[in-house]
Amino acid sequence: GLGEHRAKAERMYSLMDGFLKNDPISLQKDILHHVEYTVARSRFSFDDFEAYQALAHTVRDRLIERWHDTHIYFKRTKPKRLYFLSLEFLMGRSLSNSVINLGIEDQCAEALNQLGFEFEVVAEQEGDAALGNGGLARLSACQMDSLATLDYPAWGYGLRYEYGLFRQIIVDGFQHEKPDYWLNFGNPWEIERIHVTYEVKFYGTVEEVEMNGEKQKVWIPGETVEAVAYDNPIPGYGTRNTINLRLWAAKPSSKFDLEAYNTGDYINSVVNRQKAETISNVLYPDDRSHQGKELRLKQQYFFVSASLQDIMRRFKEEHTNFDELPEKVALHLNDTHPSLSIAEVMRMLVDEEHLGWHKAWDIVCKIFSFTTHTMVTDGEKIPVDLLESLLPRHLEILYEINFNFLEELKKRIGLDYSRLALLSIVEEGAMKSIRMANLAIVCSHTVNGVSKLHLERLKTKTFKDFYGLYPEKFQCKTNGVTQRRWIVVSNPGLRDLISKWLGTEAWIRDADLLSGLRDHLDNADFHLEWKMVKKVNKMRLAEYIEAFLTLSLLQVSLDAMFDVQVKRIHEYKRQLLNIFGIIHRYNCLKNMDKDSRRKVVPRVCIIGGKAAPGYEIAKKIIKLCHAVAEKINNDTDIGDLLKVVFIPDYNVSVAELVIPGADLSQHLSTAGNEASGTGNMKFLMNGCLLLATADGSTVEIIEEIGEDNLFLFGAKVHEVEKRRQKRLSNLAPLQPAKVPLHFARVLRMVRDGYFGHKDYFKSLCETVEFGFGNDYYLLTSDFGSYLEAQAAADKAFVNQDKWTRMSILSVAGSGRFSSDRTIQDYAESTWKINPCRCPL
Ligand code: NBY
Repeated sequence: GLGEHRAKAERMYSLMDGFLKNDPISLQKDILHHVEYTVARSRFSFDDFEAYQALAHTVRDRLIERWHDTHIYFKRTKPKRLYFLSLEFLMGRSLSNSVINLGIEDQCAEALNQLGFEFEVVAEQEGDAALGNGGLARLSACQMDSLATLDYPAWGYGLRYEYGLFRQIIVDGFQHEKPDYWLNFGNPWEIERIHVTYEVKFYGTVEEVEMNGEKQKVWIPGETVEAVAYDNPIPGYGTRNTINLRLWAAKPSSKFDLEAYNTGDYINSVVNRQKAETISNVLYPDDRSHQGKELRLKQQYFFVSASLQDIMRRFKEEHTNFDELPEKVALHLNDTHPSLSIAEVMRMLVDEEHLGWHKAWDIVCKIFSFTTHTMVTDGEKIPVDLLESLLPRHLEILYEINFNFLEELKKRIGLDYSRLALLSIVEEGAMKSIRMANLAIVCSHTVNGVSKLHLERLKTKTFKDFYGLYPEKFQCKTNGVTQRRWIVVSNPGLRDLISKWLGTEAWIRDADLLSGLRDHLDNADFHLEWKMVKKVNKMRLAEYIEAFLTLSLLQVSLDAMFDVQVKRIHEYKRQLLNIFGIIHRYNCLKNMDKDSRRKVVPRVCIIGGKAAPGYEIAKKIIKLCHAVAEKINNDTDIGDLLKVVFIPDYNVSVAELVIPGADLSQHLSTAGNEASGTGNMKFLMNGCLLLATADGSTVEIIEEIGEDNLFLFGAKVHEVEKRRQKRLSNLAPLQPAKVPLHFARVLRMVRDGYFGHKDYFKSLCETVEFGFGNDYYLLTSDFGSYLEAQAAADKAFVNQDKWTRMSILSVAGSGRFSSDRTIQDYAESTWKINPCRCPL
């Protein structure tokens, strides 16, 4: 009975001496325990890395306690749960984030200190978990942090890639890719669940059978792979709640492949079994070359099938009737990548649970929501012939979904075949395929854009016809980032300063409180401390640049403006505009007399980011950056006035170092191309001024801080459209005379080999040279305005009082860009879930 259960629990509790304790002495004991028994090093001699491992396990133990309590509490209260389905999560490091969210940072630092170690040094030992590409994947990570902090009963689901995003190394200025075998040194943050496994099936045939007098389709699969769960606890800040990110790894099915063994080909059958593991082996870099690849499709279905079996099992443990599914389960599609889920839920409900099609469909339409992260129209497509062989039953289901959808549609819009063809989930033509975005829109109750501008674009262009059909589905959920990682973890100096002047740490859970900094806008002491924090962060960054980056002993001046552009390399993000601007600045410096030079604001231009391995133009941009750096940095005539630095292997932990140390950051996408952008928000929170186009979420940043507090430039969205149209309707190439002189000169220098590698840069130059159809991203026409914005930034930097005010106002206006705000909005208006706070 209950009494017996309680007595047992109490005995256990006293045996274990209660919960783990967080005072420095207890922490030291636990660290030494893990040094000796987990890491298996002598407690009398261990190094920084071993100290990291032992501390990580010490923290992990505490996470597990909270994780258990949270899940027991969820099980007991049976709230509606959110399942966040994403093929990518960029978690970065976990140690600092965990100790901060657990509220044991000081105790851990002291414990380490008394053992003769330094927390910062130990934390640096950790490698990044880089299971994603860029903004989309980091957004998922920020949102998990907010879900935990706001006590939402949520689970994240993803894949445990053995190779994360490739490492970028630079050889002679060229990008090379190295595999990121991040599990090599062990991963203390995950818990392997050897008993949480599911079979995932592929291939085979569909047959029709009689069951209880009714015809039923059954899928007879041809291959089985096993999915094993790895759980990653995600602690909330200021709460006991610790939620789960469950990542799946593939392993060979434990079912014996009898036939293969019996035919006597033992070795080959083992080798074949082993192939199963390749499914979750490697993250695909975002370069579109994977579209239509079988392994990618296998990955997606592997993920979808394992996650949904897990979700359905949990639902069935707590509920008996599938009518309750929409009240108890919200499934969120992070972009189209997991949208096979829709067909899978239909298959489970119809084929396995024997619900009628229409009933199942009714349920499915109430549980899915969808967020898209792109501006471009030509989304993800899966070739029908691939599906036919890999997932034959799913293809049938997709056809049936589409048939019903088109029938409905005909009733609404008539036999307008061109419109029907546009809206159809199935694309006919040379390569018949499934349009994943159309599928996701039709089946989801909400379709979310990631900024106001993005949503507007979805409504009027990308999904115009769908918007006409379902206007109520389309919603804006402007992205946000977590201030826990992007201020508290990465900028401790600023954290202390903010807390001191606000008189509270409450802003760590409520970023709107940051607006209170405006009260001290003109306080001289505040200014002084503010500038000091930035200076210390610049020193950290300068040390990093000097220590790791250049063989040529590059020294950067702390008085210089640190000007940063870090993000994935893409033509639309226009790193090329930045480099052209740098070349122009160099030209100006060269032409200046001594007197004018004395008035120049020195600059350190920092660029970082990875190019997808198959993206040639992006790779050339990286090389150009290095070629320009080499020329300028070695020009003794220029000295400290201009330095160019490329930071290799940009990732989450590098971002944590770079962003706090930046004075100015650049966000240069041609208006209408960046769905949101989240880097801008991270810089904003760190008091770095933005130099940006009116694109994505920057438009909303302007609403918060005003146009005066950043450096805005370039064509607005409507102007971009006009210019592009003009460019395309103009049969003759743009008149050379119309190309701004400065732009033409810079381009000519690159084209004529001023930075070497003339042939190599030819095709890069051609992307922006005057000529029919070229310069799609309008570098030519934005260049003048870009230089003006740069000049304005220089001018503002000279007046440090003014600059500091702008910097303070940036942080004060960043509250709206906390992912807490985004998540609360999703929870209330899309997922309809309530906080479920685990008692202490
Ligand atoms: O998502 C980014 C957007 O470009 C950015 O504007 C936005 O702020 C951010 C968060 O909403 N998109 C993005 O990062 N996309 C990818 O990384 C990605 C990954 C995989 C694939 C496509 C895009 N894929 O096709 O597999």
